[in-house]
Parts: sequence; structure tokens; C-alpha cells
Amino acid sequence: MTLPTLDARILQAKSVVVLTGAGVSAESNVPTFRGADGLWRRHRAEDLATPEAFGRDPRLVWEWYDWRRQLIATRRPNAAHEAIAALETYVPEFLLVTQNVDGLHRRAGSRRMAELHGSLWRVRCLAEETVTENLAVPLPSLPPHCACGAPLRPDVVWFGEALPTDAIRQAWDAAESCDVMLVVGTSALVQPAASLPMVGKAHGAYVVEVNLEATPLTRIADETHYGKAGEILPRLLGTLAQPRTPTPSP
Ligand code: BJW
Repeated sequence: MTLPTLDARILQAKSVVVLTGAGVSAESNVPTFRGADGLWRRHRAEDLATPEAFGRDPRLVWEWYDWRRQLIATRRPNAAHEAIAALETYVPEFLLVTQNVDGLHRRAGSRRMAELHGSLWRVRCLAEETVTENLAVPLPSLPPHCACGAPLRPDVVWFGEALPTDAIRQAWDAAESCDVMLVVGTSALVQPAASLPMVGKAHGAYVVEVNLEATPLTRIADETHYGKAGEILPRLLGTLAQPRTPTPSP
């Protein structure tokens, strides 16, 4: 008996979830966190990605985020982002759950998204808690300030902070009800995002992993494809990785 290919399985699915991590942006030359050239090899997360670090030295934290914003502003979505954006247009119920803060999925055209760890392109007022888009590159002064006078922080999720309630609820519900979950370019080490494939699996989803190497998720995945996401996804998804052309009217 031959197993259905992934594109056939997806065409039969009512609901599909794609979970992505930093590896999906690696081919856009955006550094990952834990790879050989990863951000956490050069910097300590405790110094840059915790509320305590920001409380101690907001300027230092902002210098790092401003550097990353400048770098990412010069980068483009790659074939993996594009394949995921195309896939969304073929599936009735679809959710892209991303841990990435770089905004490349949105630039590739993805719309039905839950951004679990926030966005580099939004800022939050420490006094009013208001969130606004901020695309200035570089930022004119560090740390930036709100019109009310209070400092702004990046609207991202640091270690020890709760994830945005709506995003994690949406992701959890989708994981519980999806037929297929595709997990791309995440080390699956950071909670609670790393639990989503287990939730999907426990509720009967067919779990497919795409990564350069094995992760803690590999043992529960139904299929693992080793290699670069930008090469593997277009191959695995076939025509579903191509933007859907409108059906011509008769
Ligand atoms: C390729 C590729 C190619 C490369 N193609 N693949 C339970 C147990 C243990 C610990 C905890 C727990 N629950 C909570 C914790 C603590 C903590 C945690 O998980 N720690 C672990 C590290 C031990 N979690 C938290 O603190 C979270 N908060 C929380 O749980 O709060 C609870 C709470 C509730 C109520 C009130 C208060 C609190 C928050 C986690 C926030 C994570 N933040 C960061 C920074 C975001 C902002 C920024 O970018 O600056 O998010 S850390 C960093 O890791 C970033 C990423 O989104 C995240 C995940 O990394 P990711 O995406 O997996 O990247 P990498 O680099 O690890 O992996 C890349 C992968 O790609 C690799 O596998 C490569 O092989 C692969 N790859 N090129 C395909 N071309």
C-alpha cells in the first residue's frame, strides 16, 4: 500500500496548521537562535531577552533590537515563506503559528497567522501598554519614547513572560482540531510553542517535520524531512506551493 503524498493529504484535510521557527528565515540570511551562528552563541539571552535585562539597561537591549531590525529590513522572504503563503490559499481552515518576530511571513503574503512571540515591528508603551506599528530603521533615538513620555519596548515575548493570550489560545485550539500539522525550522525547545505538535498529535493530527536535524519532536513526527525548508517545502507541497491562480470565468 502506498501512503498518500503530503500534498494529497493536505487536499483531503479540512484543517491545516503550520508551525514555524527561526529556521524558516535562515535562507533569507536571518540568524537563528541556537544554530552554529545563532544569536544565543554570541549573546546571552539573560542580557537581552528578559524583562529584567530591559529594566537594567534599556538602551543596550534596544541597540540589539535596532541592529536586528536594520538587518531584517534588508532581507527578503524566501521560497519557504512563499510556499507557506501559497498553501494558505488552498486550505479551508488554515493557521500559520509562528514563533518568528521578523515579519517575513507577512511580507510573503501570509494572513491567517498567530504570532506567538510578537513582532520586531511593533512597540509597546511601558506606561499605557498601547501597541503601535513602528517601521523606522534605524530608530532615531534609543531607547525610543512614547508621545506620553514613557519608554517604549519591543512588542516581543521575552523569557519568563506570558505569550499573547489570543495568539496562544488560537494556536492551541487549531492544534487540537487540525488534520495535518507541518512543523518547520524550530528546535522545539522553547515552551509553550514546543508543545503544540504534541497537542496536535494527541488529537490525531498527522505531524510532518522539516528541519536540518533531529529535534525533540522527531520521535513523535509521522514524517521528518531533513534539509533546507526553502528546498524541501516546494518539493513536498508540489502545486500547493504555487500561488493559486483565479479560476477563469466561463
Ligand atoms: C532549519 C534551517 C533551514 C536552520 N531549514 N530548518 C517548561 C519547561 C521548561 C521551560 C519552560 C517551560 N515553560 C516555560 C519555560 C520557560 C521558557 C522556556 O521554554 N525555556 C526553555 C528554553 C528551557 N519559556 C518562556 O519563558 C516563555 N514564557 C512562558 O512560558 O511564560 C509562562 C508564563 C505564564 C503566565 C505568566 C507569566 C509567564 C516565553 C518564551 C519566549 C521566547 N522568546 C524568544 C525571543 C523572542 C524575541 C526576539 O526574537 O528577540 O523567542 S527566545 C527565541 O527562541 C525566540 C524564538 O521564537 C524561540 C524559539 O527558537 P526557534 O525558532 O526554535 O529557533 P532555534 O534557533 O532554536 O532553532 C532553529 C531551528 O531551525 C533548528 O532546529 C535548525 O536545525 C533549523 N534550521 N536552518 C530548515 N534552512
